[in-house]
Amino acid sequence: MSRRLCLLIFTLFIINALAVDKNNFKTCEQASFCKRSRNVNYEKSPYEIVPNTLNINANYITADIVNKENGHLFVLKLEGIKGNTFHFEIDEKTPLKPRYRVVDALQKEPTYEAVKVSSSTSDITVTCGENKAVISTAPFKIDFYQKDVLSVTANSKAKMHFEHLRKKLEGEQHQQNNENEEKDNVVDNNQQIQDEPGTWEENFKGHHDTKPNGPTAVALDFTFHQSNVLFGIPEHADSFALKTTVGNGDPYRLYNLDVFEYELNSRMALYGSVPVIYGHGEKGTTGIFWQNAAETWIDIAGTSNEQNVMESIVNFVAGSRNQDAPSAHFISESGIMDVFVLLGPTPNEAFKQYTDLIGHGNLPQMFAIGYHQCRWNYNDEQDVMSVAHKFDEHDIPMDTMWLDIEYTDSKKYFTWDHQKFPHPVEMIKNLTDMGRHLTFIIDPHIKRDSGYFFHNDCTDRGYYIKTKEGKDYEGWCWPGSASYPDFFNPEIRKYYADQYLMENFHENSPETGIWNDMNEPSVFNGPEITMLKDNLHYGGWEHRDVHNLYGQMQLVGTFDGLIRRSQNQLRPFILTRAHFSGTQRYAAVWTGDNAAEWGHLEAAIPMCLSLSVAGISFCGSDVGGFFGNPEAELFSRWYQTSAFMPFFRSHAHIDTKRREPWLFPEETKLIIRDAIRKRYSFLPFWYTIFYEHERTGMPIMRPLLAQYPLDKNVFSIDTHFMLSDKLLIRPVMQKGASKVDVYFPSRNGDKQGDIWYDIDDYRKIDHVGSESVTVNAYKVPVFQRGGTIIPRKMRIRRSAILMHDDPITLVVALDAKKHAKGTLYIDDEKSYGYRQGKYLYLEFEFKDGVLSSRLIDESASYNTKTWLERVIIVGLDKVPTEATLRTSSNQSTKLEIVDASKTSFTIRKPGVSMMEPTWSITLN
Ligand code: NBV
Repeated sequence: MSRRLCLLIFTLFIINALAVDKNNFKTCEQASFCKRSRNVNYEKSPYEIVPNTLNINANYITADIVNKENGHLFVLKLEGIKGNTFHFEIDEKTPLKPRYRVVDALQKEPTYEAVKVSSSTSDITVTCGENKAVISTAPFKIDFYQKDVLSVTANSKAKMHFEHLRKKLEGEQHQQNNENEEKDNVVDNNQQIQDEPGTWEENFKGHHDTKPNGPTAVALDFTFHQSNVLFGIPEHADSFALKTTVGNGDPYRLYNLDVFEYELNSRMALYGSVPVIYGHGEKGTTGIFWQNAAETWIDIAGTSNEQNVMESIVNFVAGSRNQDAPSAHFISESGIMDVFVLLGPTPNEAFKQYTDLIGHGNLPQMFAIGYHQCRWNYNDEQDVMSVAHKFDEHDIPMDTMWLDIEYTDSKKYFTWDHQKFPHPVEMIKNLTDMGRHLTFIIDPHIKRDSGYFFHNDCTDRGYYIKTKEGKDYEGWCWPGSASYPDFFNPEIRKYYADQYLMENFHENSPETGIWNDMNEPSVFNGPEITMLKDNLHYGGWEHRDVHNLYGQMQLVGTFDGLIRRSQNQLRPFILTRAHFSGTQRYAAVWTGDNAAEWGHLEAAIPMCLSLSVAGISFCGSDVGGFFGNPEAELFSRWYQTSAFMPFFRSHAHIDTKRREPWLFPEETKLIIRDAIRKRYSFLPFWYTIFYEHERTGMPIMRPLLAQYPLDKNVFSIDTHFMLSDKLLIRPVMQKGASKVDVYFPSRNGDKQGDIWYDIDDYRKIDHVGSESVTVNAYKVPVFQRGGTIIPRKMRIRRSAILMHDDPITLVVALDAKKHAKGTLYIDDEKSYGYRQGKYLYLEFEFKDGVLSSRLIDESASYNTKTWLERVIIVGLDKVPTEATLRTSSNQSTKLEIVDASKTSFTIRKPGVSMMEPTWSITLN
């Protein structure tokens, strides 16, 4: 049998086995550290602050903590951070060797703020701005107050558990130790775990973990006193509101894993891990960022499950809540306790506090916000070009063609299969000439082939991750036998980044996008399809310590390579599957290998909402579902949903039927075309909100509670979402639906809400509550909030970049006071010029019958050809008779009013340049 066939059979075996066998992944019981920590059940926490160890500094305090059970000492450091944030760390006072501290999650050193401290024997109060942290000394816990409201407590449930590093006791020594223990009558849980199975070695499905450091877990609980719901900790294919896990199955797991055909409504780990959680209630929002890159489980208590979410909220409000405040118990396998407490108090403030720490997502190039066409695989050059041409033939916009792993020479990345792609440079140029881009895949596994330069370099220079014995680790992945570069080493990252440079990878262009897949890392023959935990990285750290960060470190290299490839000119576009806190600084994320099922379409929203509030806004799902063949209706509904999500890409498994839109019945194609064209008509709005995301760190795609924090009814809604604070989207995600219930939220918790306008016909909705909206096959229920102005472009072209100079339409949707505001951001849509002030950022306001425009950043400028083509005013009671444009040079022009209906009218062709520093249109 040929090697190729062997590999194929092996791969199919793996895929099939994984598709059906959830037992390939550990439960909490099977992960000894999770089991030990989950079972911690103290009446009273054994941890206490050691008297007289308080040390007060300008921005922080330190104090020793003792575990009364064994006398082991720890150090607590608690500091104030500007903007309603506290940070605390607990580490061993004198560990046998240093414990791992996460790198590259925080974008920069936070800005610390002065603290004031007062103390007594029972507590230490650390005040920072208007907030305070009150440390109870014995037993140890910390209450965090936002102003005077108790928001969150650490260790209120006494689940704190810190497994100090220790030497393994062998034979006689062990015996001796046990005898001493009996004599001293000391019960030391940490000594007991010397004997527990799984402590010093662990087996799972034939894989052996040697655990040379023994037990190293850290665990702590947090109670969110003012909250009804908890959300965050992506990535899970589950509802946005987290479910209670205590006494109800496994905790949520964070461990970057390649899970084939993942299940819905599941707390199993997926490709990415972002350990940030938020609690929300009418009285405020609080977040906890647990900065730890090791395998982590989170046990949730006090939230509601599935159907009874609403019921319990109602009970809570009625005062009949019979449950404790929600709590989250974080359990990590190694590292230290490293915690940021985000005190909100509003959801958007808490989200911003988090992204201010870990960085805001970068403004992408415009093409990346357009529509992406992918499949595993486009077979050859002809296939790529013919699909690109067909999009034109069918008048469907598309910005990027994608190539999956089959373009390579035998899965050796940075090479081409020249049988199928003999002229890659010309192919890329042909696409560029059409106004399009190419994005292709580069996985992290490296084929162990002595004819492959990359492998030879890595072998010669010692660049691969090592086994515990110090040999190059060999796993099995697409290329067959493969090794994995240690991206934690800066020298290796530099080498890796260099491979993207044109001088090294000639058959490329500085314009291509890059897709980093399989970077959990996926290892077909490894434990849980990933790497051995006792493998070793740069600095001597075990893979166990850094696992959830591996993919992100690859992205750091890719990003650096792409930036340098264009001499710092072009903003890199990278898509990644694995992710961690901070990934948004490098790449967009998609939700991995979903399936062509209605449930998976629905899951895309909570999955991307969870990622969004965890800082990763540039998110989307495989349109149509990766596995399986979507029926026409599901396929077009998926397009309609994804057209309103930040990352918009169709993708399919190699075994699926071809599914370019024109291969479906004509009507389906037309619906898909309509959805994509609608996306393109909103590009100026998308681009502006991506820019504002970079500027403010607030999510692009938002849960309704971000905008309506007082409306209890929205706390667990994850079928609707908002784009910025302007559009409300409630996609159709049920087969055969002719109606969908749309919930129009309340601003203050009762009947007072916003006015909404249907974006298709400007129908006005001015009530709070559910409305059953009739839908046909083309309809996506999307509503513009009264009080907002949205910029659009109505001349749809083949690709986003070809619309760069096209004129703007402003849709002015008025609130009850006949007022509205909005913004528009313009630049060259690809370079970093904007960071040197080459852009325009405009604010529009409609007030007292006058629409005016001003520059928000007066010192910035950009030479645009864009001009104002029309203004649609929605929600004015009567159509004015006159509209007069006045420019900054005081020229005035009478404008024509057309297309007047009951709710809207259009001001035709004001013609004013978007470069004009100020202008106004007065209605009479
Ligand atoms: O590279 C092949 C696929 C890719 O198409 C998909 O999007 C990734 O999530 N890849 C996973 C590897 C194997 C999938 C069964």
